[in-house]
Amino acid sequence: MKFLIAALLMLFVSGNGIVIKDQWVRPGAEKMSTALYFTIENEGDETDTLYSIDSDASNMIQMHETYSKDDLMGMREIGQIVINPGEKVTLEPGGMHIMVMKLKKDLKIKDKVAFNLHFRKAGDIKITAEVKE
Ligand SMILES: [Cu+2]
Repeated sequence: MKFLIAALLMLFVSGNGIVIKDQWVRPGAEKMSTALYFTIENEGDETDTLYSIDSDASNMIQMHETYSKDDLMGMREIGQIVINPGEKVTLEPGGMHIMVMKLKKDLKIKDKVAFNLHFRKAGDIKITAEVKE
């Protein structure tokens, strides 16, 4: 049974050459923000674009990048993430991340959170991220 579930999960994370792996989300408190991270690999032969994300955990999810200017670190919204064929894009602390704002409930270590990633070509890719630090 476990193998069957693993096989089904694999189907959900791969669509049209886009593979999502190593997903995890930081803990967060209700009404506050947290961040989701993962790696996107484009194993197909067309450029694809991640343009939005939704989840039952939040109605306000944005893609962010981290920047530094005059010794100050900040983050700002990017409208989309483009992945060229053969490219791998890693979202990680201190870099790009998915900002999950106004959480509807607390996210605690080991909780599982479902997200639906919307790609222009690959369509919807559903992932489940575990809460970790
Ligand atoms: Cu952010």
